[in-house]
Amino acid sequence: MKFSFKRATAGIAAAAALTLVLAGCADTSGGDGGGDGGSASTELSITLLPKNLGNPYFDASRVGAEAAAADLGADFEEVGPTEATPDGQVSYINTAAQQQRSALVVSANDPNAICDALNEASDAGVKIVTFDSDTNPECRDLFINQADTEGIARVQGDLIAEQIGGAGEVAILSASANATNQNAWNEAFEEYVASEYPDITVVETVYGDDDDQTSFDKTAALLQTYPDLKGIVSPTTVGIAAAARYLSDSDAKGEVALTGLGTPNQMREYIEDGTVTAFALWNPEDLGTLATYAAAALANGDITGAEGDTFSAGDLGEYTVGADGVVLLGDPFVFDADNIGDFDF
Ligand code: RAM
Repeated sequence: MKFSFKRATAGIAAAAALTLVLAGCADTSGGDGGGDGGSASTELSITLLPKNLGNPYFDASRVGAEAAAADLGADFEEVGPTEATPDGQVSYINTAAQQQRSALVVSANDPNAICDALNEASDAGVKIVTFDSDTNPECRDLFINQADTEGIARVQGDLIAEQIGGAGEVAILSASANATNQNAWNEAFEEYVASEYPDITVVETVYGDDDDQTSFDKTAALLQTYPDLKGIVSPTTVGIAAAARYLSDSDAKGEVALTGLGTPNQMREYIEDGTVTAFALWNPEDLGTLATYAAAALANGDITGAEGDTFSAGDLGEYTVGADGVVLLGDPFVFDADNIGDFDF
């Protein structure tokens, strides 16, 4: 079991000291033609491209990724759009290709729309690793998966069922409509609930676009549209935090249950004030770490991404590439009032 939270506290403290490199042009040591001589072309350079900047979930991934890059002696940068859209990601992919970065580690806002750009980057020699939210498998070398889809569906299904007594109307407040990860989790959630909890009805899935205000507004609209709503499941750290903020200040607090996937730091006050009783997540910092070691192993030629390839991910240990170029981090973890004080990310 590779699930570990042990470096979270130190990592978050380090995050406060980091400066985001927004322009994607701070360090071009990848060596494109007329570089500054020496060993530039053999230097390892890794670019991290989250769905969007300003999301504490991806800030935690950056901490893990940057620590791994430091351990590997790699040049590291994080770039990304402010809104979680595929168009916003394409220009950063193109820049990484032009700069001939060794590897690009990306959480995709759409499984198809960034594929052409990724394929061009790959043709330019950039190793492509998706993490958190995958593209079509043909568009990347590896996908670093945080947790198994069925496991995520199960934990969310069991949590909401427990919180609403196994019956009633439930809505999903998701991220963006094209997010590969949430769409897969939601489909599996609906299947799981239909088979395990037939008295629960999933009435609608709405999309907050991983934007705080949109998610807040969608929560308000759900409560108006469905007066009998018993619960909301939000499989996005942005959505669940915005929904909790709305509920905590409304008559629905304590009446409408809320669970899903959240970061402990964003959810702590809502656990403490009773708006939320339990939610789940993995360690996004470890996810960034694992993705970066995988990217380095590809770029160094230690692995090709074939099933059965193994590589070391520092303190996280040894990992093996599974079918379809997928590497699995571990299992989701449930946070509640009893344990949330132990976590800081
Ligand atoms: C948000 C993003 C991310 C997802 C988490 C759970 O931060 O949508 O992709 O994995 O929630």
